[in-house]
This record gives sequence, structure tokens and C-alpha cells, in this order.
Amino acid sequence: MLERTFVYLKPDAVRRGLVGEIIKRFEGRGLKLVALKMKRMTREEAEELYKEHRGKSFFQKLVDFVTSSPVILMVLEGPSAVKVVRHTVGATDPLEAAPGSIRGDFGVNVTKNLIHASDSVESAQREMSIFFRDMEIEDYPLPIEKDLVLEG
Ligand code: IDP
Ligand code: MG
Repeated sequence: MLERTFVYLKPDAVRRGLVGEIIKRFEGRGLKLVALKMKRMTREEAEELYKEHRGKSFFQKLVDFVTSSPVILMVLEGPSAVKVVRHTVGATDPLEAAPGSIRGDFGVNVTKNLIHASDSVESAQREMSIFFRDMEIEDYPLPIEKDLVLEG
């Protein structure tokens, strides 16, 4: 039940000043930030992160975009964190994303869709290990987590 997921805020989220707004939404859902940093993603990291999409028509454009300026990388923890985060983020194409989701409220187009979130616990583990060492992932008590776990 308790899961960790990998999220990063793409260059458009940082350039548009939406970092606080987006992190606030995850905190509001009771998710715990257990790792956080800003950096410029290298092409190697972006190609590794998106390797399942290698060869697709949008691959180079995606890698160019996500390496164009700094991103905010994070690991979030909580019950069913992968699903909770994907739901909070919304559909890949902002045109399809529900109002109230991050992409549905702020997304501009499918490349500039603000944010990445892992789609499974296995992807999350693989993706977070590209950017974080185990020792960079912190743990600390978050009062709300007891309620979230108890209520199942
Ligand atoms: P996800 O970010 O919702 O998991 P994926 O299908 O894994 O979506 O695609 C990764 C990223 O590649 C998307 O967030 C989006 O920026 C980009 N992308 C996906 N499909 C397309 C497309 O058809 N055209 C342009 N960019 C795309
Ligand atoms: Mg994906």
C-alpha cells in the first residue's frame, strides 16, 4: 500500500512559476515529499528516462524540451502514491485532461504538459534511481500519514 513515486516538473512549469502551485496540490493530498532537487537534466538522463519512447516521432522534441532549462525532481510517498499522483496530474494531452487536474488546469500542449509522473511502482523505482541515490531519499514523520493509512 505505501508506495513511492517519481515526479518531475518540466521546464515549462518552472519557467511559468507554477512550482509552488503544483507541490501544494500534492501536499494537499497528504503525500509526503521524501526527496527534492532542481537541476538541468542531461540528454543522457532524458534518453534513459524516456527509453520506452525511443524511435517515436516525438522523442527528439521531448528530449530537447526537457533538457532546455532546469527541472524540479522529487520523490513522493504515500498510500497508493502512484495512482494518487497520476490522477492529480491528469491525462497526457492537456486537451483530454480533466479540469481540476494539474494538466487540465494549466497544461498548454502535449509536449509542454508541465509534469511527469511514474506509471507504476516498478517504473518509479527505475526512474528515481536515475536521479537520486538511496541516501538522498529522506524519511520523517508527517502527522497526516497516520490518518491516511488507518482509513485505508
Ligand atoms: P505521460 O507523461 O502521461 O506518462 P507518456 O505517454 O509516457 O505520457 O509520454 C511521455 C511524454 O512524451 C508526455 O508527457 C508528453 O510530453 C510526450 N508525448 C507523449 N505522446 C506525445 C505525442 O503524441 N506528441 C508529442 N508529445 C508526446
Ligand atoms: Mg509515461
